[in-house]
Amino acid sequence: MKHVIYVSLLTLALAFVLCLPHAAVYAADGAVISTIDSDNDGLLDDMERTLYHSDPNVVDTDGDGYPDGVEIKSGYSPINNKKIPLKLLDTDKDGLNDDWEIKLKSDLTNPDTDGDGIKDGKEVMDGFSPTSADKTPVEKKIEVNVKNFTLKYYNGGVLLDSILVSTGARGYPTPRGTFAVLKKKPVVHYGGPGYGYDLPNTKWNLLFTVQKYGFFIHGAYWHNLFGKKNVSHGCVNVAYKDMERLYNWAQVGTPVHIQ
Ligand SMILES: [Ca+2]
Ligand SMILES: [Ca+2]
Ligand SMILES: [Ca+2]
Ligand SMILES: [Ca+2]
Repeated sequence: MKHVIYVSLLTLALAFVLCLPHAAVYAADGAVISTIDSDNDGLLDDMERTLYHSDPNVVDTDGDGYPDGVEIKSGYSPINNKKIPLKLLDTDKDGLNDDWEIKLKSDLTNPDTDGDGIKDGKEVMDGFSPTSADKTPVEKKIEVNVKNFTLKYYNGGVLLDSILVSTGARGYPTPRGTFAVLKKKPVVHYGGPGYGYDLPNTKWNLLFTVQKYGFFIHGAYWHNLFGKKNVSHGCVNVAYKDMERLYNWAQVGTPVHIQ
């Protein structure tokens, strides 16, 4: 009997704890951060409502068999049941893909988050904030690490992407230091007669310094050694799949740090 009462009391206490309203948590600026994940899918209710636009009470909002939290973690949309990565999806067709909308905390269902009449995509490409009508330019920067074969780029301190590259081969060092994008060229013909290499119609070229000749960060379609081997004549080679969005985002004047 004693044992039954003990168990009942324990159950009651547990039920009480589970039903307790979750205590509010405050951010540094005093804003309330909810810690509730009602459907237990790994995404907080507030984030589901405001950032991901998934249903905070449904584990698998788009009904494709994958829980919302799993989709976000693996780079897929919890509100679109087609198997398209967030980086290729532009739900509100404003020129800013869903992965960047989430990173920059703009509204991926509203083409003009801050209501200033300019679409989110255009604001980010032009160097302004999509979430504030404030016209202070947002700082952009590109960082290349030759040894690690990586290129990272940041928008207002937010890491937009980290991609694998291939830089200068032995005897053709990529210049180190701090530069800036000097010119954007959609198509460049590298080499040609007398160069020993001929690479026409190369897309998405960012000129960052002119020494003996110009050095670019550019797309490369003739090899797949990104992240594996440095094979260029000094330029920073990027896979086409990664280069287009970097090119569109970069602006003349965007700092380029190479180490
Ligand atoms: Ca949730
Ligand atoms: Ca799903
Ligand atoms: Ca968008
Ligand atoms: Ca806007």
